[in-house]
Order: sequence, then C-alpha cells, then structure tokens
Amino acid sequence: SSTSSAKPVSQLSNDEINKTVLSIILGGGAGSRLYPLTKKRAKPAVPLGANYRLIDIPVSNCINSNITKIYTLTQFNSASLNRHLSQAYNSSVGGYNTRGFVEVLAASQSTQNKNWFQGTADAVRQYMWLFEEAVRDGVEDFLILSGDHLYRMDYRDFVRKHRETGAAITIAALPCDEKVASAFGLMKIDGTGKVVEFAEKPKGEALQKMRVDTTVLGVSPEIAQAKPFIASMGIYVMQAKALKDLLLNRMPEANDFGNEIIPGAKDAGMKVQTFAFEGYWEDIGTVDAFYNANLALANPATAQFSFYDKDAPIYTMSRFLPPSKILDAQVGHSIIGDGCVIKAGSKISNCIIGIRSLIGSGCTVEDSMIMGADYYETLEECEFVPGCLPMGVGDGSVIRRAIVDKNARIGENCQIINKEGVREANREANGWVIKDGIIVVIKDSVIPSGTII
Ligand code: ADQ
Ligand code: ADP
Repeated sequence: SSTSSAKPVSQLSNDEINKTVLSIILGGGAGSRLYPLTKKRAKPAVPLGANYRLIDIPVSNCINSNITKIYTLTQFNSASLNRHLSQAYNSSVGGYNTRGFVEVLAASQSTQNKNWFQGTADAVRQYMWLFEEAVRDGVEDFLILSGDHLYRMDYRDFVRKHRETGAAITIAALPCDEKVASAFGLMKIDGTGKVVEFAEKPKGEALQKMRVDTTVLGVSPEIAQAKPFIASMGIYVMQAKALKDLLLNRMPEANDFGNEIIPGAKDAGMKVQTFAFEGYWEDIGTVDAFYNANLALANPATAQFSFYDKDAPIYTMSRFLPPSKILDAQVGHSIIGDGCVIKAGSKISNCIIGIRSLIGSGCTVEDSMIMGADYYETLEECEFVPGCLPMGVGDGSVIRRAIVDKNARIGENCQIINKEGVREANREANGWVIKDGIIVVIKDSVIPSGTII
C-alpha cells in the first residue's frame, strides 16, 4: 500500500488530507422520496432552513475539514444547482492558489454511458474515468457522502481513522433504536471496529439477529440499552484502488453500495471498518423527515442542529438581499430568511420562512415551511400570470402543516390546512399533493384565491 496509508494518525496533516482525499456526494436517484420537491430541480438544490440548500451541508462539512475537491453526482442537472454551487463556493474552494472545486456530474451528460445511473455504486462507476485523473494527481481515498443528511462532522477524524487501520472501506456508524433500525444498513463489529456482519435494511427475524451491545462504539450502557443496533450512516471512506477493483473487476454488475458493494467487499475478505460517530445526524431524504427536521430548527426545545457554530459554519450563496421586514405581525418560534416581508396582522408560528417570502396581511401560518422565491417580480411580470396572482401568500390565507415550494402563488383567503385530514393525495394538476399528511404546494404553482385544501 501507499506510503501515507502507513503513517500514524497524528502525522496525517491537513495538507495531506487536502491532497489525498476526493469527496463524491451522491446527489439523488430517480426514485425521489422527496418528490415533488425534486420535480423541478436536482435534489441537492432543495431549499433547507430558510437560507440554505441541502448541498450546503456536505459541502460545508468538506470545506471545514479542509477537503476541497468535491464532485456531486445527480440524475439530472439543474440550473439552480449549478448557479448555487458556482456562486456560493468558487471563491472558497477554487482560489488561484488552491486546487479545489465543487462540480456537478449528471447522469445524462456522461460521455461513456448514456444510461441513467442505476444506483449509488453505478453512479460512481460511470465517472470512475474522471476520478482516476484525481488518483493520478495524488488522491488515495474517496470520501463518499449523501446529499440528504443533516449533521456536522469533521471528516478529518474519519479519514485519519481509516488510514490508521489501513481499511479498504471505513463506514461511519452510530447506535440506533429498533423503531428506525430497519431503514438502515446494520452491522456487527469486533473489538477493533472491524465489520464482521452487514445486513442492508433487514426486517423481522433478520433485524432481531443484528441486535448487539453498542457499548462497543463507546456509548454509555443507558444509550446502548435504548439503541441496540449499529447503523451505517451511508457515508464511507474508500481506498481508491479498492473501490476501482470492486466496481470494475470484482462486481461489475453491482449497482448499490448498501445492498451489494459493502457486503461484497466484506465477503471478499477486504478489511471493512467502522468509524463511530457521536452527535446529531439525520437522513432527511423523505418528505416527512425533511419537514420535521426543518421545523425542529426553529424551536430551541427541539433544535438539534445549529447553523451558528463559529468553528464550523454552514456556508451558502451570498445573495446581498435586504434584511427582512416584519410589519405589525406576530412571529414566534420561527426562522425568517433574508429579504422577506410579513405584513400587518399576520400570525406566524413554528415556521421556516425562506428567502424573499412575501406574506400578506391577516394570514395565519403554522407548522409550515414556506420556501420563498427565486426572484422579486415587478407588477408587469405578474400580469402574465393567470389571475395576476403575485408570488407569496395572499391576504387572509391560512396555512397549516404544509411545505410551500418556491415561487408558488397562493391567492387571498385560501385555506391550506388538509381539511379532510387525509394522509395521501395527488392533485399535481392543481399544484399540490399530500404526503404523510403534509401538504406540499409544488414549485411555481398557482393556487387561486379562496381555495380550500
Ligand atoms: P439509503 O439512503 O436508502 O441507504 P440509497 O437510496 O442508495 O440508500 O441512497 C444513498 C444516497 O445516494 C442518497 O443521498 C440518494 O439520494 C443518493 N442516490 C441514490 N441513487 C442515486 C443515483 N442513482 N445517483 C446519484 N445519487 C443517488 C444508505 C445505505 C444504508 C445506510 C443509509 C443511511 O445503503 O446502509 O444505513 O444510507 O442513510
Ligand atoms: P437563490 O438561492 O437566491 O434562490 P437562484 O439562483 O436559485 O438563487 O435563483 C435566483 C435567480 O433567479 C437570480 O439569480 C436570477 O438570475 C433569477 N431570476 C431573476 N429574475 C427572474 C425572473 N423574472 N424569472 C426567472 N428567474 C429570475
């Protein structure tokens, strides 16, 4: 193996990490559990926490870990994702004396293969030719990340652990409870953190078989009691040469990391290790999880993730928007993004109000995420819209338990409250759906005045 793989952990400097690690962010498949938020944009571009997008989490974690070579793999390219990445990060990762970049690689643009990515491993395989160039340039390990996780991690600890053990693959892991366990890849490990058994999303008896004493991860007996499973966080450090061997030679038909490549590597006798992660981490790749994680941010009693860590900030595009203006309105337990106007007599509680939101007077908005708008429109622009409805929420409207995507036009005196209390409904033609009881108003939709949902 290479020289730096043999170095003890303390000697692996920031510079070496910067030079030898390439980050690959998995930016979403076709299945799209976040649909319809992904109807008109690539998943990494989905707005988060009023001012941010999903991609800002892994990219910020990378920058804060001094990892500045970053590719994002997506099923399709979107203008908003490219614009966001280039405007937000070019100066911080690609300065004239650094060699960093953040780039989107889309399935439809592959030169070698015209097919969609068939899964996470296939997505990496289709761009292996490009990652090989980085390997020729000194990269030894790939840091494989997901585009839909909310957490803060210093990946340097993860990489150092991986180099220290000389593993082919290191999987970030945390203890989890039985309720959520079957949504994850579960592992059994030995005293050195080596994976001895791996089961992707097991159910029933197979799930029970994966129950372990998680004090082996270093957690207290109380936590181990409540969380008797070791879950894969779906993020990995992989030796470049091991991954190439797996994807191109040993398992050329395997499309998925969790289902095939990880168990396959272990069964082939490769060293697969865990890296125990402590702290808040959540997969927010479903509408329900996404909604709950966003709303939790606004309430100090429930917030587990902070955007305010001075040592590890979360970056985003600087938009130079005006500060938000709140007229005689009542606002509580809410996060208000830049450039918003909330008019008199409105009541906003437990909400995320995204950039450039316009909320009329006398509105009630509760337990909702309003994503805002991509631009301010002039009255002339608005005249071409049916009914000339402006973007934002019209006077006197009531919104509860909803996600209102960007540039939506909600008329006056609407009630978006899931009046019939249904769990699922698909009214895409009318601009909305209900998923897990949460109303999602689709991007750019027009909801006429007086509509009751
Ligand atoms: P899942 O998250 O269910 O489980 P998967 O659907 O493969 O796994 O998605 C992983 C990431 O890759 C997601 O961010 C997804 O959007 C993205 N992705 C999926 N298909 C893609 C494609 N074709 N092209 C680009 N990106 C794609 C995984 C692991 C489990 C682990 C959980 C933790 O398989 O073992 O427990 O993550 O969340
Ligand atoms: P943000 O993250 O700030 O929403 P985006 O790049 O997704 O950034 O969207 C903002 C962009 O929308 C602006 O940079 C601008 O180019 C574009 N835009 C401005 N006016 C209009 C318009 N009338 N119609 C469509 N797009 C517009």
